[in-house]
Amino acid sequence: MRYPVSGLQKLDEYPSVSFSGVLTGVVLLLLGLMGRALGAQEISSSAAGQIKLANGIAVNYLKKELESSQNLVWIGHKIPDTDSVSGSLLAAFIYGGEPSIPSKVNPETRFAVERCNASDPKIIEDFSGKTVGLVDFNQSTQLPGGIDPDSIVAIIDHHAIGGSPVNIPNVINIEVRPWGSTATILADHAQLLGIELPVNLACMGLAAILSDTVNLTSPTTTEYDKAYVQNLANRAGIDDVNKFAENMLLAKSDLGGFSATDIILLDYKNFEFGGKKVGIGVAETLIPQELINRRYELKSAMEEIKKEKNIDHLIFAIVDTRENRSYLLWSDDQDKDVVVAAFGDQEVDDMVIAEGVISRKRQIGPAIQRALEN
Ligand SMILES: [Mn+2]
Repeated sequence: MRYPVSGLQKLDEYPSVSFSGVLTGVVLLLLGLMGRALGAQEISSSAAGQIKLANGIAVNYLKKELESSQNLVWIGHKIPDTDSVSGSLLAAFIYGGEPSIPSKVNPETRFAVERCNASDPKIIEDFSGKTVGLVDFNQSTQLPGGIDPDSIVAIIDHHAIGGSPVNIPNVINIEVRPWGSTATILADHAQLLGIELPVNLACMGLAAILSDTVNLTSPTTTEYDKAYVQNLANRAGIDDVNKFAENMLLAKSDLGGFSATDIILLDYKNFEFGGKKVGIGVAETLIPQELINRRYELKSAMEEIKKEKNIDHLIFAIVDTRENRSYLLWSDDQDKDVVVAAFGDQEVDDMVIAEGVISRKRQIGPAIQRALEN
């Protein structure tokens, strides 16, 4: 078995670390020496132990590298969400440095922080004299203002390195895995390093996985996410994971007090597709009708935001997480063309309804990217 985490035992091993014959002996010997040099755990006799050690070495290496980083801060994308906030908290705990956020947390994260008895990372806007670790993004369009790419020393993320990745002159450590959340990757790092997460951070990690994977239903969900949900819930003492997830979704759905502009920008990301600047906002909600009723107000807010941000396209998705579909909004004909090219032309009441579409990362973003690049 690869990890001492229930649910992970049956996973396939990484093909790149399955060896055979004489080569195995040589590789294992090298791994053994490296493992000792880096303080990794003693080699076990099973092949699975070697795989764990191989991964452990990569993470041990990252830890060693970051120990020498001066004034390290961890930060997520421009507009924080639960995974980027938890990511900065977990990374700072595991690797040292200060957790930070570029601006205040959203209502879902507020709920999670309170429920978990955690605290918000500090808002940092001045990065002079700091070295920076990025969590939960790699796009230059999502880089918080004031960060000099020269000062970036690591990226821990689960997004595609497409569009316009941050242009970093130095060679740095990058840990990108195609898992459901950054928190899953960091929980795994902690596990590999033998670091036990405090109860409140285990709880924040759990909240992040549940948020990013929509309680393990999003197509981005992997077996690792499922296993670490169990593992972190145990550590955090949360028995009813579904209820926790439901309460987060309810907190996220409570948008009655927000202006249309705030709603568009609450979970918003900039991209560059086919040379075009594209903004995609999403609102995951259990009560889509509330936002559908406000769609004309939302559309005129989108018109303003588009002008203000000077972007080529702006798409907003009301994501119905209960019924597993999205209602896509646009503010002008050019954007409507993009939505129709990406999702088909089944227009109803000035929206396009996309059945089975709930993930910006896996579905909405790539569909728009394809529409604009073709
Ligand atoms: Mn994420």
